[in-house]
Amino acid sequence: KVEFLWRDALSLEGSLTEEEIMVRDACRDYCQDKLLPRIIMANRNETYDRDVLKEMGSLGLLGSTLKGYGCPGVSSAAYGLIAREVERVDSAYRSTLSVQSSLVMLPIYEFGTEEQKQKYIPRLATGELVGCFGLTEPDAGSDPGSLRTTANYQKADDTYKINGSKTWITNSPVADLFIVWAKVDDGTIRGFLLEKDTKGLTAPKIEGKFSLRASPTGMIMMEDVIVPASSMLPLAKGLKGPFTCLNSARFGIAWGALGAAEACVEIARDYTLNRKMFGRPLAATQLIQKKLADAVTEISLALVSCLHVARLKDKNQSTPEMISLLKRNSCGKSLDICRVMRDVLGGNGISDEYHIIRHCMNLEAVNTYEGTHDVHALILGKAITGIQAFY
Ligand code: TGC
Ligand code: FAD
Repeated sequence: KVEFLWRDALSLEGSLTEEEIMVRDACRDYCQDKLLPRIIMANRNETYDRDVLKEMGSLGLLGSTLKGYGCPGVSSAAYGLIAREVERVDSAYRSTLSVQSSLVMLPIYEFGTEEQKQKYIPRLATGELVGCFGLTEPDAGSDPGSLRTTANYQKADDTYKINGSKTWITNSPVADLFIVWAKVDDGTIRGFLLEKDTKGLTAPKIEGKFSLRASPTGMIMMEDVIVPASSMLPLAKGLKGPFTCLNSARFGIAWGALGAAEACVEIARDYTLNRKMFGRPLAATQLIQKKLADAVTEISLALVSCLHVARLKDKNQSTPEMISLLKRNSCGKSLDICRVMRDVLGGNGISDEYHIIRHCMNLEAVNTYEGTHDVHALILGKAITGIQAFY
């Protein structure tokens, strides 16, 4: 007899391969045993633990879909499952994972020279090097095409001189390697690899951040930074370069945000089964049951959609619009679910001991970065109507 399992309401398990289940379970054990015990204090005190990236590296979680250069080459679904397990603990740790994997290792893998790949990917895979990805600028957020950072070619010594600033950059204050997107002399957007301690390069931390507190976010300031021309990623030309990386990161976020929502539902379910009001468990009331039913429905439908697109992605049959749809849906719905679950815990819901308020705060940023909820609506609106409504 087939049994209904509320934690896997649409039986995703049956559609996963043995390898995917193995990767997922190893990642879940690590996250629950090693990350969960650290997160309350890391979030409260805004501390960044460099060991987390190294631990992820030792488990093969970084750049996991890449083949070679020390990476295992797992499926897109496995990558999604990893993001889901990590974000079940905290979105900041998933940010750490997805920036390193999708926004730093992937562009080097896709657009770099063999020398760049050999030099950086293996050390990024172990977590020895921390990477960051600088696209957003103070005056270019949703519209990265208007970025102002320049990279001027200096023929005399075959170098580029880079000037400009980036903001809201995950990991920039702790990064060893910076991928910076800049306009070269003809106005084309190109990617550059900048190493920490290069003259003219600084990365101040942004203070007062009340979301993703276990992940440092900062600026990248570049004042006459001189890099050899060989620091350019030769195969990335125009916005297609950074957007290719975003497609991969957004896909991971679509899975990850659902992990955060699942954690909140699990906590709220346990809480309402144990908490008695008016002489009976809260879980015995119709309103609470409806809230849990709505949440489990949305999470289950979203997970099936993520798995479907993962399979398409591995057959090269996915499109950026599909990924926009997933990113927007997962982030918006997960944020709504976490807010409802927070309410279900009453006053305790705002205590970090119960985790949910932290997920709510995190998902505010997750719903904004990698393209805001509304920007993804506009991407879909353009695909539906054929009319772009950005400007
Ligand atoms: P548009 O004219 O539509 O396109 C310009 C060129 O780019 C190509 N393209 C894509 N290529 C691959 N994948 C995609 N998803 C692509 N989207 C566009 C397009 O084909 C075109 O190529 P070509 O050869 O014809 O020139 O571009 P637009 O300037 O009108 O931009 C529109 C818009 C709004 C879709 C885009 O700018 C956008 O997505 N904005 C959101 C910005 C964003 O997502 N920023 C993310 C920054 S990184 C980050 O947040 C990391 S957080 C990480 C963490 O901590 O986890
Ligand atoms: P804006 O573009 O100014 O948007 C403000 C509001 O206006 C939003 O609600 C938006 O939906 C709306 N809006 C914008 N355009 C339109 C329009 N045409 N029509 C209707 N509404 C519109 N970037 C990186 O490059 N690398 C990183 O590692 C990185 N990490 C981040 C980490 C955190 C914690 C955060 C918060 C951001 C990070 N970002 C990063 C930046 C992120 O991608 C941007 O914040 C995001 O793309 C939105 O840009 P913005 O903040 O400038 O908002």
